[in-house]
Amino acid sequence: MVDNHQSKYKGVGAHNPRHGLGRLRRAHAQDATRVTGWLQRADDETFTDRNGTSQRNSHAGEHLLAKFNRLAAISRPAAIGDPGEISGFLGKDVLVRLDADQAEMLCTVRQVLKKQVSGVKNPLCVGDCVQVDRTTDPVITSVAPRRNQLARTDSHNRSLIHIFAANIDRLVIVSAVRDPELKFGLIDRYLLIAAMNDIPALVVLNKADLGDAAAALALYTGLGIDVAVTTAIHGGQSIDDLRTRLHGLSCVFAGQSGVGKSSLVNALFPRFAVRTGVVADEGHGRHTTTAARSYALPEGGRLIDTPGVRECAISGLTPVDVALLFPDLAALHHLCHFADCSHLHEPDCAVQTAVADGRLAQSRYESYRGIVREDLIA
Ligand SMILES: Nc1nc2c(ncn2[C@@H]2O[C@H](COP(=O)(O)OP(=O)(O)OP(=O)(O)O)[C@@H](O)[C@H]2O)c(=O)[nH]1
Ligand SMILES: [Mg+2]
Ligand SMILES: [Zn+2]
Repeated sequence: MVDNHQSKYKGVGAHNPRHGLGRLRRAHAQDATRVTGWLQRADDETFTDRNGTSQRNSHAGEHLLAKFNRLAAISRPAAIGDPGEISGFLGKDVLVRLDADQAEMLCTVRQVLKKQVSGVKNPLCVGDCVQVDRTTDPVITSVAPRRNQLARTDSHNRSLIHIFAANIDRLVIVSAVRDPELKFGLIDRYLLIAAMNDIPALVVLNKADLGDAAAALALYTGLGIDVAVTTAIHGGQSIDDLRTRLHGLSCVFAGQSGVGKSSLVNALFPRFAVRTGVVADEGHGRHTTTAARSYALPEGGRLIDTPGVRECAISGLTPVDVALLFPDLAALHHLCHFADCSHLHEPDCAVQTAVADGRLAQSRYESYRGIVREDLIA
């Protein structure tokens, strides 16, 4: 029997079953023929358990995206105005780029749209498709259902989710080879967020003029992840290649402060003239970009520049989910003795054995362990 008891992990179940995580959970449930403690809920949908029986997961938590989209659909019929897309925020006002002429205008938001989904810090985000009523001062009257969204736990209030972009094609995870020091843990957290939302990621190793990107390049290309090595301030072939790879896509640039996200936007499309900053002496970087901002590309895609983050907390997953979303751990997970092995302390753990004999990168295991211990069990 599949055990559908309430999870001991924070916020578990808050994911779209049609997206990456739901699919992995179902595959894992079907595959689990070994010792079984508990299995993850497969969210609010019908799925087939490992005995081939159709199961309805009735008590599963509502997925935030599904909930948002239902509310958005309800707000739609009454909507009047011109269609556009949220391109930025200025205090309480929202910047909208109108579809018709690409002109940007500052709008207020109709009250009913401000409190939509509990547990979410920001009801609207960059990339949302909206309608603007311009009969008086511009006001956003409705928001369209989202194709997808990217969210992390809010750094100020861990019970809230901060949605940092919607309707996107690529998560571009920017790191610097040096200055600030490359943080594998942050890259891996963003890769996890991309995977759980089924959004392809691209890892950019910037500031290649300051150090050697070879080790990180080998690690991530070895995992089948797209990697680009760039020097934003010099432009050249690496930037031309990146522009080609991002052609026509809606891309979010995320990463630590000072790694060169805004510099990359400028290198790719100098006409946007985004403000860039100086990295502080101690290598931490100061926040130069303070709010997400979307720039429309002539061929139809978008570059969304976001403020740097120091950390990127995860919620809504079990340790097994995390292992299944790390491709290198997922390949080992089914070899562990326990089907719900957390890979932290269990005997006969294929993951811990692989770390010990060098088949699994130490940095990847540390990222996994950090997420499970600091975010999911804390
Ligand atoms: N040496 C070198 N410096 C770079 C490169 N790319 C960016 N920089 C410098 O790094 C500093 C920070 O760049 P930004 O583009 O402002 O960094 P950011 O990631 O947008 O930072 P936040 O907006 O704070 O999140 C600036 O002084 C840039 O000139 C690079 O490829 N090589
Ligand atoms: Mg910036
Ligand atoms: Zn294990």
